[in-house]
Amino acid sequence: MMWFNIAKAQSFMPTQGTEIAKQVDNLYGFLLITSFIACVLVIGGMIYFVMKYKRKSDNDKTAYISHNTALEFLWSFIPLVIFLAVFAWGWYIFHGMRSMPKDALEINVLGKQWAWEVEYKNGYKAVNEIVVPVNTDVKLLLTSQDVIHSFFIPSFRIKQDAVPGRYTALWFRAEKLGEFHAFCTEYCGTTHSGMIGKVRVVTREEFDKYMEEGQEEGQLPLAKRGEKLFALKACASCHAVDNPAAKVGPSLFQVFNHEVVLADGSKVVADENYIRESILQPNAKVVKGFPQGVMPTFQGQINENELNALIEYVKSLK
Ligand SMILES: [Cu+2]
Repeated sequence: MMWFNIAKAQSFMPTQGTEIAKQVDNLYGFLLITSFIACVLVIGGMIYFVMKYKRKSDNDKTAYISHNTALEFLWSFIPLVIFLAVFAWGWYIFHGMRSMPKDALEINVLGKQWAWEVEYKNGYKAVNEIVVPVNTDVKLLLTSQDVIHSFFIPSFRIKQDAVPGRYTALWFRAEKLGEFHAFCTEYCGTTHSGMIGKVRVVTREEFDKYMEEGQEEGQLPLAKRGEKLFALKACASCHAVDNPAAKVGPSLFQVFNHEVVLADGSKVVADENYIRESILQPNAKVVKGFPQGVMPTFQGQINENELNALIEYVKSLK
């Protein structure tokens, strides 16, 4: 245990459920202790000097001192080193927090007034409860159907806004079994304070069992539902899905997470946000070589769940 791990020693912080939680607490503990030392030095020094240099008689004159180069250099340079170290340390932790691991277990989380709707790849849906296996990278794909919400798991020390019209992501690797609170930390209306969920970390076996028991009659995996919608909305009349051959519109085969070249020559990665935009605002970023203004918008015709299913289907085309 590092000397500055005051948070753990005092246990006034929530349980450390992930490696990142420990890293965050270490940095926080360091900040707390260095701030305390700086505070003692400044206030203590002030009190000491007030007493030592108190005017003792009317003739007591203050010595004339203009500056002290060595002292001024030190009180600038030492804090500079500390601040730069804190910056580098914070950047390192933040980078780890924001770099999404490959092959993580993906779960869709939809924020709405006033609950979290959770949907797994196999199509199983739950409300306000996310069940995840222990020691596994989990990626939450967040969005909102109304206003901005924010998903916060204090024990994992991670937080991410859920923004309407856009996907944001969050990842964690839970190291402890048990139940952890998940809050909405963006004021989102009347029952904002009641928007409380939980993350239940279980063993791999329990997780598989949970997924199996969650299976309902006729429940389709997300990608399968997307495939059905794809046929229903007649997307297939313009988009090929099984080979790179192009129809009226670009082929969707293996397009996910690959770079596409747009009409103006710029490039974008076809991630969840790009596919979402291409469904709702088809003319925003048209692929090079394809006509502008041909695809109709699906804005207002499909809801968030259907969008998730369609995107999942496009992801599965490989
Ligand atoms: Cu909320």
